[in-house]
Amino acid sequence: MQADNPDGDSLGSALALEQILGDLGKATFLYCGVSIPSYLHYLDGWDRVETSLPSQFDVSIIVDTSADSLFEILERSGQRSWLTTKPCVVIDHHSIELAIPYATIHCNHQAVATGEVIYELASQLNMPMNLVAKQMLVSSIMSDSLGLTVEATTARSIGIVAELVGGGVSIAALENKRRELMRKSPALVHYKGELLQRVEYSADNRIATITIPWDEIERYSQEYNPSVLVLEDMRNTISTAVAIAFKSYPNGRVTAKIRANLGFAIADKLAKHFKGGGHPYASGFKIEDSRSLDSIKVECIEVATQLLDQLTRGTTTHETS
Ligand SMILES: [Mn+2]
Repeated sequence: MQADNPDGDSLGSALALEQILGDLGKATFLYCGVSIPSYLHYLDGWDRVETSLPSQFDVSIIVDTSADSLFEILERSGQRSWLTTKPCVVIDHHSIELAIPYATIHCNHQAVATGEVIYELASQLNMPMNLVAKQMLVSSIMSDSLGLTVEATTARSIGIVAELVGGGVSIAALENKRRELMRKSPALVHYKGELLQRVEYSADNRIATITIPWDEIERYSQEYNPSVLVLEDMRNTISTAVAIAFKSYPNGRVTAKIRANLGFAIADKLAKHFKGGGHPYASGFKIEDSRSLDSIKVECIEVATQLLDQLTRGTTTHETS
């Protein structure tokens, strides 16, 4: 089971477990409330992920989240209660402060990706890992660690990838497949140019923001997530510490995706201010109380500026906050 925000780690983890459990003779079923975005279609088997639960199952395994709130679609369809009556295993690498109330077991282990946790579990339990399972685990680790470059990457993360490569996985082949899929249509390349023109900078260029209205989400999301299209470029601006992409949906819903640069670990705190969550360098929140996008944006920039100021004061004058 993947939450309503699938990514390379959650999908790779689900597909690896499908192989591992399948080889153990278990009948598996893959669930994700939203359809798998096309940028993840390089992972063979993405099309086996269904958007609703089967009426009968013995146990559920949730991967890559410990936040029950991320199963909103399941809640809406009334199927979430099905999980609560059966054993539920959570395999995750996020904050252990969060917990799924109906989970039987939380395997929440500090790691760069859920794929890493699954590898450790499968190894310790002597579960078979076939080549496809190994490829999926490498994909999941490479995805969340951005190619083993994010701060949460440990020697063990690299060790696991090394063991998997030793077991026959070709990173070059996986990467080539992913890149083939990353090619964009001419229309999307032009749209990216439009978005880049609209990037706004605040607080001495330390904060870069972009706003994506519903009509653009509707037009382009199927091919590519508009925020992801420009967040990296925003983050790569000289002096920029934090990049924030706001999306506005019909019926007043606003979401924000936050990415911080190394040394500016404020993303989790900023999201928390708006009751969201995530990591110090990558987080997000959503607001559905019909507040205007403009007022949310102003408040977000204000809070981000304060957090960045606190960070600078803390490191230059050794003040205790
Ligand atoms: Mn993950």
